[in-house]
Amino acid sequence: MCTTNERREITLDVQGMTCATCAQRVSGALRAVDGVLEVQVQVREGRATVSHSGASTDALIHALERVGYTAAQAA
Ligand SMILES: [Cu+2]
Repeated sequence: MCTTNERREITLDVQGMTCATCAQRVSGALRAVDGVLEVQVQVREGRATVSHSGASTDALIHALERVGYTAAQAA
């Protein structure tokens, strides 16, 4: 069996973040997704960078929708 814990990154464009509370909400929602290791949120850029070991982009986007933010994978 392969036991590498591969670490990958997904960058999301997040709409509607305006303050530190938004950043915390976004960060908390993303951290709760299975496989997520680390989250960095930049409110001004409207961006969240997620380090993960197998989380799906859809799961991340849906987690943000549930707390009221629209997100898409950054180009
Ligand atoms: Cu806010």
